[in-house]
Amino acid sequence: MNLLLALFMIFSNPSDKIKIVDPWMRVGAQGQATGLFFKIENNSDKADTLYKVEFEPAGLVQIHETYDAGNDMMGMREVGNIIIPAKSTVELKPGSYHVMLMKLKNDIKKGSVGNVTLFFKQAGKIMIKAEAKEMMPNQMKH
Ligand SMILES: [Cu+2]
Repeated sequence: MNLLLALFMIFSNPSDKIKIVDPWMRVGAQGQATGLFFKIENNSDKADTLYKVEFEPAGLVQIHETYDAGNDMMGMREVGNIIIPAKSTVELKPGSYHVMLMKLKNDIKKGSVGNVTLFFKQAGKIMIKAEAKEMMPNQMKH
């Protein structure tokens, strides 16, 4: 094992308690809002809480959930945070929990990569890169 790899393993270990899997965001237009999605794997034996998200090109970022508003309508509302129980995974996806990137300062174009910072109570700051994609065709029917 070379030294760089060894150093990488030392520095990457603490954040392995929280692992962010498959981050992506939906394409969006300037002035509009779009969604950011990923899975959060909590490998530690303590619950953790996602309480803040930063994304520079968005004037406002909120953590949302989608709920059944009755009469076949779906609504969205802000939740202060998302709790990830110990040894479990929470998935942010269309129609469920998601991060809402609002008041976009510029277009989010397909294939572009955004730098996002996630803040957890236990794991601290985690930086991720999320690629912009079109919505999956099979999710558009819902
Ligand atoms: Cu939303």
